[in-house]
Amino acid sequence: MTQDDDIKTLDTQPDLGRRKFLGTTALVGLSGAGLSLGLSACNKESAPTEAAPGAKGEVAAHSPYEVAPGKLDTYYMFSSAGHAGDVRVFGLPSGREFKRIPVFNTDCMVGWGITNESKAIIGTNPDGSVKYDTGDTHHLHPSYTDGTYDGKYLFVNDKINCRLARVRLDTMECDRITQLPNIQGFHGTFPDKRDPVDSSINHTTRVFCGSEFSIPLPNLGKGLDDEAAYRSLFTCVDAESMEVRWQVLIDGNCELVATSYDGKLAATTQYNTEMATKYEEMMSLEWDTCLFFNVARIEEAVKAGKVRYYGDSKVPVVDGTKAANAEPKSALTCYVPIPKNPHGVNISPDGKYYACAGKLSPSASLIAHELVLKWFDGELKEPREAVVAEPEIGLGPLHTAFDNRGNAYTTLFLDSQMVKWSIEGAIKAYQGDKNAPVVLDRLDVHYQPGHGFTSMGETRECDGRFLVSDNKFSKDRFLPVGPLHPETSQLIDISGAKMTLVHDNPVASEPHDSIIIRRDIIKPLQIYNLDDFPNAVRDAKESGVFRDGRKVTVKLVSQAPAFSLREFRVKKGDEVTIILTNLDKVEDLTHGFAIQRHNINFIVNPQETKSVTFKVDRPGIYWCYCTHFCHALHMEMRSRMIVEA
Ligand code: CUK
Ligand code: CUA
Ligand code: CA
Repeated sequence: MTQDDDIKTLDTQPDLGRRKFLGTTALVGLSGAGLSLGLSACNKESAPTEAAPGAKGEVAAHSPYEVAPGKLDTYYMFSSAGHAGDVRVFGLPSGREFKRIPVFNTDCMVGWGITNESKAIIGTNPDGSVKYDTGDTHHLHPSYTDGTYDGKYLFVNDKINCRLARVRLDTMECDRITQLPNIQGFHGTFPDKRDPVDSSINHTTRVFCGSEFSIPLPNLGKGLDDEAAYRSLFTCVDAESMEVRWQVLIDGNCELVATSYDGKLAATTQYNTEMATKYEEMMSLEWDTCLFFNVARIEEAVKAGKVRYYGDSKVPVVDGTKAANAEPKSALTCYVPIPKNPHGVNISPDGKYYACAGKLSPSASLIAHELVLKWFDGELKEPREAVVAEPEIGLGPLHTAFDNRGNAYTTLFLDSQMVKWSIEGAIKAYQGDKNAPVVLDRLDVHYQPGHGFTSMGETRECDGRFLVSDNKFSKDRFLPVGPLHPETSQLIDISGAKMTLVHDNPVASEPHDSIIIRRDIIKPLQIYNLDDFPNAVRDAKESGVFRDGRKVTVKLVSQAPAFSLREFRVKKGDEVTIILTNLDKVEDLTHGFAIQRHNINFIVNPQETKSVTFKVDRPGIYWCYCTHFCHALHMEMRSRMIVEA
């Protein structure tokens, strides 16, 4: 039942014949002995049968959720990896991990942070050294068209160094990273779902970013002890250019961020309306807020020049503080009071309600989108009147997900539970109907869930099939692997009246948020276009060593199973740039390039070009070799760097 019939076309041919696919070019001129040496794992007949009691070496009974060997998953799941700094790609319902996309971390598997191209994206100091090589990714959301994912980009935050990264969904590689000025603790992030100013533009043009930690503005060493003056800014980044468009000065801080389906509002929960700098004081008030931004009005104010600047930042900042926005009809912001120290905010797929999870309060607050707009129109007395329900759901509510049948699923951190509740029931109960069904089901999860998220749940195409609970503690669920445990990602079937736990998957620490995307939306590239690389070495004949004073450029290509240069000569003291193009056009035929004792290690995918620059100051010979198993003659795929005295 989980093998979606309507997207069966993607269930590609397990029998396509990998022999054929590698055979076309990679095996030209290679003997049968080489084939068995390098490719035995691809030989279908050699599949292990030991653990298989069924006929023909297949397991007899199948779970309806099982993704059988050779079958493809129905969904992609993308996860932020927390302080590992990367983004992970999984398949659902299997839970199999496919890939890690390095973003803010250095990654020697692909050479992220090592190649010149990746260093240019990460950002380098004038001396060429990497400015930051660590990050903390908490929230990731794809770009939208018409209220659903368009498969173009994924945006992800770095809480440590306050950067927003963009990942291309066709290559599943990071292509831009932007530094946000004058903030600390960049946490919540969400792209808009359509342009709020130009209604003819029905896709993402902005990405909103919240700052959790307040600082003196500007943070240049003055006013360090004037804690009352510490401030947070809410930031808008252009989704295409990735330039920072504007910021909003606010009261309080920003936690999670959500956006409306009509593009009009962005929202952020605030747990520190106390504007405290010390732990205890952040919990001193009984009420905090969910803060709403009127995007069109903010952009008008920016246009009208009602802005200020902090430090040497060129980013215009508008005033979104409470005092400056008391008059609803001209207000840029609306502060809606909700119980103390809330955490997540998520909008329902019908676009009507924002669900704020209480965290310190055992409740969720449901805020109606229409009513917040009414407040901005001057038709509501108090912002609090936009709250239409506040059900008690359990202890430690953190994040809410939705199905397409009017139900919400909130993670309860302290109760270690997923709670399913009815939106309509909660609204009726709030209006005084004592018989209205609110909590419909509870499921124990293992243990202490952070984010919960449903299949397509952050889009208009929410399908109500699966819910994943990303749990912060795994304790006894898996074989122990030392003091650091993996987290548990639990797949839950929500298609029926009761939630059903399907399976546990260990996930390496420490994902926070994830999203589940139908696989037909993602259109991954298999082979790069050579023309996308201005420095491509287009032919083996272009290979060679090109000297310009002490700067030496070495151009070479890889074509299984050889590099075009068997050796290359440079001199002690040279600054060497190696440009490597992978001319192989075969899907999945990646080569690697590493140089002994020079800290160089990167890969080139089919038709891709990458470069590295480094100093050579030790005469000798240094073997370069292909690191990525590509061919039966992979071991022999080498070159020799000769450094002359
Ligand atoms: S936060 Cu981690 S569980 Cu950074 Cu999304 Cu709530
Ligand atoms: Cu080329 Cu391994
Ligand atoms: Ca508080």
